[in-house]
Formats: sequence, C-alpha cells, structure tokens
Amino acid sequence: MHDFLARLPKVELHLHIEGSLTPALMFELAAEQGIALPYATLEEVEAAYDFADLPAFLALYYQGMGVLNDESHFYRLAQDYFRRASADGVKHLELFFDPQAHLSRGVSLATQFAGLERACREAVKEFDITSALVPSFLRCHSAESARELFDALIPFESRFVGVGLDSAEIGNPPEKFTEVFQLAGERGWHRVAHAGEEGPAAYIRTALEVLGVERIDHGVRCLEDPALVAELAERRIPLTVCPLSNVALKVVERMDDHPLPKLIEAGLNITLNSDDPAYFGGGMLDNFIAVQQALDLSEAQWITLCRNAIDAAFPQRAEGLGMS
Ligand code: ES4
Ligand code: ZN
Repeated sequence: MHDFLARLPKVELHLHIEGSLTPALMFELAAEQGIALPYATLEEVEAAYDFADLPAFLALYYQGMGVLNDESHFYRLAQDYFRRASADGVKHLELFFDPQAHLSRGVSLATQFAGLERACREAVKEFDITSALVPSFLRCHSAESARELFDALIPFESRFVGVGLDSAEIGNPPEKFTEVFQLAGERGWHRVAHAGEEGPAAYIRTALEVLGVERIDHGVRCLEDPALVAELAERRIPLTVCPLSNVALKVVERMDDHPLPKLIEAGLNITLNSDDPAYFGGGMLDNFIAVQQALDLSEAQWITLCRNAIDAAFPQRAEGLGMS
C-alpha cells in the first residue's frame, strides 16, 4: 500500500508556504542575517513544536517566518518545499502565503511575489510541478487592514489565482471580512476560507453564504450540523482536510479518532493536504501514510480523494507565472 500511496499523483490545495519552513532552513537563514532564534539546536525546535491548540502554534509560526526578509528567502523557502513535494508525488500545488505578516516587517508585496514566483516558475522544469499563489487575509487583523491588503493586491492580480482567509479562527468570524470578499468576487478572484477547524460549524455556513467561498479549508466541524453536511454534499463544496494538522493542533485527539471516514461516508467532497508540513510532522505522503495506518481506506477511496483535489483546483491563469 505504501508504494500505491507514494505513486498516486497528488494535487495539494491547502499548504501555507511559511508553514513549510523547516528548522534547518530557519537556522540557515537566521545565521546568514545574524538573527537570534529562541532555540539553540534542532532538537530544541522539535521539543517546542508541541502545541496545545491553534493559537499556540500560530505564535511560533509567526515567529519562525521572521527569517524571511528578501526575495531570495522566499525563493529558497518555496524551492525547498517544491523539492520535498515532488518526492511525495505532488504534481500541482496551490500555495497560501500571509502578506500581512511580512508587510508588518517591512517586506513589500513585490518582494514576496517575486521570490515565490521564481520558485514556482523553476518548479515546472525542475520538479514537474505546476502551481498557483493564494495570498490570504489574516483574520486576527482588522477588517481595515484586510481592505488595505486588498487594495495593494490589485496591481498583482494577474499573478495569483484567488484569496484565502486564515489565522486565529475563534472570535474572528467570516462576517468580519464581508467587504473584501465581496470586492474580491467582483474582481473575479477565486475565494476560499479556513472555517470549522477550531471554530464552530456556523463559521462554515457564513463563509459560504456571506463570503461566497468556493472551497472550505479544514471544515471538519461541519459534522456537528447535519443540515450543513447535506448542503455541502449537495453543492459538492470541496473541503481541504489536513489530518496531521488536526492531530498536532488537537482538533482531534488521535488519528484513530479522525472524522475522515465519517466525512467520506457523508458523501462530502474531501481532499487531503499537509497545511504546515514543517510544524505538523510531515508532508503529503506522510499525511497519506498516517491516515492509511490509522483508518485503512480502500484503493478506490484513495483514488477518489486524489480525483477530488484535481477537480477542486482552480484553473491557472496562463499569464500569471509564464507557464502557458
Ligand atoms: C494555519 Cl493550521 C492553520 N489554521 C489557521 N491558520 C493558519 N495559518 C497557517 N496555518
Ligand atoms: Zn491552513
């Protein structure tokens, strides 16, 4: 079964590129820039990556990305992930990134896009992976800050495929971002949002109804609302589920308890993804293997999961990355 899982052609739709920053690259970039890290060794980093919940993870995630300060840092970050993704059998990747978290350190949008795009362009030839960028609004920042980012993104709109919504969910409901998602829809940008990870099923409903999103990131808590499950199934709304992330952030206690079989049984349009692979214990293939060990899916179910992701990917803009 390992070989079967390894060989499956994979499309990854829920990957925060800053969450792919390995401790090794973090140390390298910190040393080059004379940045002091709160860890002395790689073992200390690993010990620190034991998270009580989503906010505890986010604190270290924002701290870690402080080593990303120029074009080459973003390039090396993404190139490093493309290399590992390619070994995992990933053929197409939609990358989230968090512009506000870098703008607040004085790193321009032009710098962020340039470094990520260089890696995306090279990945076509070097790693046989096509890709698209998805800048995301940070829900822990204000609606005004999101509007500023929206305006700043307009000149770059040929260079990304859509926008997302991520970071601390509880207390930051989708409605807070009604304006920017409405405007994004008017400009023809694809829209996705994290919902129903730590937050309640009601956030999934408002992400769909108020923000007009086409996919839900995570969405596992939809099971608490049977009427919502029926609607998600009926509309074939893709859920980008991230199993190792859910265990690492204690959304579920153990992989054996993961609701993936229930989600599949309910007829939902499920895809599997790695979320923040450097923080949560592995990439796409590690996620597939961990799921298989705990939940024993059939080959037909695996093929369906991979097909779902192919169908749920956003068509690329040929002009965006020069990959036409
Ligand atoms: C994230 Cl796991 C998760 N949830 C919400 N926001 C995020 N940003 C990066 N990883
Ligand atoms: Zn995520």
